[in-house]
Amino acid sequence: MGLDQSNRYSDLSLKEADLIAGGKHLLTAYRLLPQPGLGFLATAAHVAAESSTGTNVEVSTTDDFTRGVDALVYEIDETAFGEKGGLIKISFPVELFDRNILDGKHGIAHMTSMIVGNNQGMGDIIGLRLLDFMAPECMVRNFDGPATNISDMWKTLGRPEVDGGYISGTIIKPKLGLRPAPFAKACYDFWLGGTFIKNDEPQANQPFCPTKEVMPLVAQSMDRAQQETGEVKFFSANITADDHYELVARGEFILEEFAKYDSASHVAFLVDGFVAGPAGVTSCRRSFPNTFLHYHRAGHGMATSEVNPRGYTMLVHMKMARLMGASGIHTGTMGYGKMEGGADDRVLAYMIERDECQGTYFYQKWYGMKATTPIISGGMNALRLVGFFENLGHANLINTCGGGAFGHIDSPAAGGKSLDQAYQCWTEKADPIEFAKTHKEFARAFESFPQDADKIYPGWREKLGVHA
Ligand code: CAP
Ligand code: MG
Repeated sequence: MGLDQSNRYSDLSLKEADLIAGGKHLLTAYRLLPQPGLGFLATAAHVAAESSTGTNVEVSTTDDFTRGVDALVYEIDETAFGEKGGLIKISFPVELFDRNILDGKHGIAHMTSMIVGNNQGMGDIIGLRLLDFMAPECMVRNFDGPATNISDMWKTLGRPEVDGGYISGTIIKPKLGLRPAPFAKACYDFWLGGTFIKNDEPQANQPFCPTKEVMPLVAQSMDRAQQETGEVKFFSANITADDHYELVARGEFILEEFAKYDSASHVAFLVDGFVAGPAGVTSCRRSFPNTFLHYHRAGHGMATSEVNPRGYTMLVHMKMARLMGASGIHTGTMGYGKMEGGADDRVLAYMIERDECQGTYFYQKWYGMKATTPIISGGMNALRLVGFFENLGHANLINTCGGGAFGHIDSPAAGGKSLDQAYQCWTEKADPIEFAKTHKEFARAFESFPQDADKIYPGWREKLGVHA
């Protein structure tokens, strides 16, 4: 390492309560594991230096003003995580954070480049993981935040705008390889039962299924399904692209196609926010403020997975997505689906939907910023949903079940209905086995997903009179 900068970049006499009350600092908590032989505080100070005004040596151009905006380590607990490292907390003066020349707003790209930027590659760390952060009021109020969310969908559905309840959905499967006509048919088949469909994230503008061919057919399918069921349907279209103009061109084309059936307000835009980054998300947020922005997070595991000694946590990812303005984001299935996670991940949903929430290290207030809607996805089906709702404590969310709909033995529509029935079962606090006796699609989910049924509802075959 070299220079010990802890004199300049740490002040352990600072009190977190005072920093919060002052409202002039963004606070961060990291798990730090220095390289063997390096001092914990000295490495922590180096992290603060590299993340703000400093580098590994003193530079002659530093002046008194510079020193006034140093990031400072204000708390350490060297043994907090055993062999995985210790806890450090660093405060960043708000002056350090970029503001747009156009409107003075803050941006997540710049913020990330500081708090989880160069510090992620420092030679003197083994691990440095951002566990949580707290943005002060002046910063929260200076981010875009969501323009729309599930309330707008509830309104379109004719439901109450508060506590409007569950929205059942699917992802068109197979993930890749459907041409336009079979793709649009799969949409129609699901919409006869369920409400919301999203493009699977790899579905884009491939030569075998061009956007300009498939989207007009999907709009047509939606129109037919709406007429036949008398219900409102939604489609979340992937408009992710490297280029802002390309993303906007896709979005505009899709809105025009659905507008032909008066269904432009039944469209959401899916952006792969982790790989496209804040520029991709904000391009959508600002170009289409009336359209639900569906933040899909493919790739996030490389930063957020618990096994990663670096990167940042899912909680950090969620908070950044709300600041950016995601209408909804995938929050995981909290141990009920196929992806990583556990029951305690409830906080991921609470953090984005409440006006204030206790995170792992910080109590975050959102000062009236619109909520971001939790989107629950990944290996889910009707059988798993009942326990999921119970664990979360509510069902004000969008849920997409690919396998759970297209894997239903009767039809995708039956799959869709089975999801709404799972919600009904939970709201009525009914016993799922008893409920299945009078709800066919839910009952047939047991036979569709027998391994899940065995695990969650042992003895279901005898009770439902189903024999293999
Ligand atoms: C789910 C899914 C979603 C994952 C993403 C998939 O399909 O379409 O992309 O949910 O994970 O491709 O796996 P299934 P997360 O319903 O068939 O599992 O929601 O955790 O970001
Ligand atoms: Mg997917």
